[in-house]
Amino acid sequence: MTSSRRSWATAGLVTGLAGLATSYLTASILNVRDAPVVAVGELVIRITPGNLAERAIGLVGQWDKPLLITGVVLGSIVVFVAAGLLGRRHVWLGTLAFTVLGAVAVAAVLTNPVDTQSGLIPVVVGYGTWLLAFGWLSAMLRRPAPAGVPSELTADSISRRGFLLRAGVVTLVATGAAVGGRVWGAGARKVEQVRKLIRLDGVSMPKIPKGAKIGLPGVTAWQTPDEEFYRIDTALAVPTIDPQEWTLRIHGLVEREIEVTYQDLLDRQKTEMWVTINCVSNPVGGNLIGNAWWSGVRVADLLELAGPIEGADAVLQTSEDGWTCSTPLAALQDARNALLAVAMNGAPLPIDHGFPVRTIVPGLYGYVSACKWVVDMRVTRFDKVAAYWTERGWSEQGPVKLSSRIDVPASGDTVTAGELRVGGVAWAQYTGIEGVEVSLDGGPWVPAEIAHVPTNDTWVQWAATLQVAEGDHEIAVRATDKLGEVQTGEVQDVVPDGATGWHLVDFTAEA
Ligand SMILES: Nc1nc2c(c(=O)[nH]1)N[C@H]1C(S)=C(S)[C@@H](COP(=O)(O)O)O[C@H]1N2
Ligand SMILES: [Mo]
Repeated sequence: MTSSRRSWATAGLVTGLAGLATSYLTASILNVRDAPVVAVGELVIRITPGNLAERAIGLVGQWDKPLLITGVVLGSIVVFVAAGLLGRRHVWLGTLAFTVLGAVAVAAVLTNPVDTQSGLIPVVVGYGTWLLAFGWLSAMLRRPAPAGVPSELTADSISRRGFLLRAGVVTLVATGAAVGGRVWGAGARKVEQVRKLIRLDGVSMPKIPKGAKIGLPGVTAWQTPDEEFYRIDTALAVPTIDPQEWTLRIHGLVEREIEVTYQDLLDRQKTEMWVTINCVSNPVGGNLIGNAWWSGVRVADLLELAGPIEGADAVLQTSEDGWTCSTPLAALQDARNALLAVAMNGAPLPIDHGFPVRTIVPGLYGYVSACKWVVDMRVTRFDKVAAYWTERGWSEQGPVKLSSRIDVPASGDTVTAGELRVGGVAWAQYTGIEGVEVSLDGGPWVPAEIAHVPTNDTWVQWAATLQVAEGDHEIAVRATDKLGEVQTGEVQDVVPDGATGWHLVDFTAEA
């Protein structure tokens, strides 16, 4: 026997909403930037032709996002009902519909330039919920008529009662999950509210320095917008810290232990600068690198208050969530102006990037220096401590390596034969980039033009013009720093202290 269309539609709908609810709860707990629904909405934006999207946004103004989310939810509801009705034909058809929807969500998360992979966890939880709930509900709808009950009507009413009971249970669990998600997210929302209201004196947002842009389309933006800034941390649930409650303790091998409050930092003179930071696990050609305008208080000034004593050579930094890194004391005291940053790109640090306070040290990889949500600095000696990544086989010292990347063309591109503009970025923070060279098909190195940057602490955009004949080609790039070192072509993996080798890009030139 088969139950009514309405029951199957209900099964699909209840199942679908339950999965949305549990994925939302998971996203709240993990503080994933956005629940899967938002990721799918952003996928819709990405695959909508640019001018169409712009016109649509122009039409609805600031309501674009809420409307989009509503649209995705309504669209999903249609699919949920359809999945239920398909399930009436064959249960596997309904399951397939949920699987397709799950695959869309996975694609949305994976193709989102700013989502990290932890964004997949809510999708998996939601999909698991769909399978469980749909299996459980459909089992009741497909029950054969109980033996000895002659009338089909009676059989139907018995299974309908069981079905309604199960549908009620699933609805209840889903409601609980949705409410739980709201409650769990409240803490983060509160800190986000506080963050938005903070006024930072002495924090500015200058224009991009004159000459820093090479002007070649396709080369990565010189200033990285917050939303596109790579994010690396071990925190599944990002610390949400009320700045009123934040303190930094500086202790260990010092003359006097000190404690600094957020207000202390706000009251102090700000130092502001462009700094490019990058991750030691950035492979050659990778994009775990970003450039921002950072504002904060010099770590050196605070260390001076505490007074490090003879023999100290390291500072063990600890974050609110217990992550640690050991930083050379000298790099926190010298002229590079290591910062306790309170602002990124002219606004209080985004929560994901360390709100309320993080460390920024020009010239060192993030894993040995850029402690987000920093709460403790212990002045110590390298031979006395180990930190999170150094315990796991990464090198104790982590100066950034001279490196360069090709942004245009991209690997696999097809270009027009003849004159070809190529370009990208190069970096050697705290040392500075002197020049960049490119080589076509293993030929001689030819100098590229480089843009002008105001300090040595940022990446530098470069571009060059090549003559390319029809056919397949490969280009390579290498940089030279201001100490005269030429970027090595020797290939080394990211472990233990950063990748080396030249970035190579293959492309095809057509008439
Ligand atoms: N608290 C904390 N700070 C951290 C990390 C971390 O896991 N936890 N990762 C570090 C690493 S490896 C890098 S590369 C940078 C990345 O900073 P971002 O996420 O703001 O780009 O943060 C550093 N600071
Ligand atoms: Mo990193």
